[in-house]
Amino acid sequence: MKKCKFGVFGFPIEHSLSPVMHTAAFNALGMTGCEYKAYTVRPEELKEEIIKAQTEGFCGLNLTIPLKEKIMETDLIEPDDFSKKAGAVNTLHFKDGKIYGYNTDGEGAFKTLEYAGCQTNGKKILIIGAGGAARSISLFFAEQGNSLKIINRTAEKAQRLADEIVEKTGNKNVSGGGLSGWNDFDRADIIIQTTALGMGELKEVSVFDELPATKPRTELISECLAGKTVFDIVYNPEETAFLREAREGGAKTINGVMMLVFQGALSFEIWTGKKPDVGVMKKAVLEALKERN
Ligand code: SKM
Repeated sequence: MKKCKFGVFGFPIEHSLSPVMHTAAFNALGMTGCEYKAYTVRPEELKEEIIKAQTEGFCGLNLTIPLKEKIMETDLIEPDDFSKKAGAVNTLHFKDGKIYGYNTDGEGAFKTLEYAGCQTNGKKILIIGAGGAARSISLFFAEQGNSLKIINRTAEKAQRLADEIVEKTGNKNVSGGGLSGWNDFDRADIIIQTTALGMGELKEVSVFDELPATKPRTELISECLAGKTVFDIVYNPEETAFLREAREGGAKTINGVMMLVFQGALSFEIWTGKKPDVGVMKKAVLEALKERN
């Protein structure tokens, strides 16, 4: 693969760090003829833009919000089993006149925990949120046999997602509910925050704001979370209000930087058959974050 085009489609897309991250990975492997750029693509333009990319000889694309689910409405791609079950694709591979679809978000979350030294085997996982990211992550861990509780402000949405995951994986230890109390945090070994809380206008908002305060919040946090792993998939800011409180309460915290890196590294491997240097990718993301903030 001497020269090839790659990119990420999304709407909006300006915030994406995938271009700097993948460019660094290509350069480190001496694949300087490969380019990776961000493209603004509205949902209604997705089909024609993918056909255009295929015609222009693209090798691979990432899809981000809100296109991962949108692509499933088209007949353009052949999704693998996991992305079909997830109902979302974040990686397209153009090969032999076909377009294959994959979803690397769930495995990206798994690898992030593994990288941080957190063993997930047999652990009880609490997932906060019931949107697209929660769907891929829950599906991945349900398939690994983990026991999961999915909680969301709208309890019915979490319940629906949990029911769907039970049906698709046969793992009956998956349940859903509202953000109703501290027990869910107390019972879990690992907590994964998958919503946009803590980002942009929601910068100061923490999941803990939604829970009943029966005594000082700092006490509740350390009682329920000390020594546990708390992972927030948000990477900008590098520490959300939720993650800060969890860290101050004695939890081991992980932000979303490595999640971006690992989902991207998995895409990279699908496209090129080569393992990129995740250290190089991480460095590129951290430098870009510093520049932007
Ligand atoms: O799933 C990933 C996607 O592959 C790339 C991305 C980005 O560039 O911000 C974010 C996630 O949706």
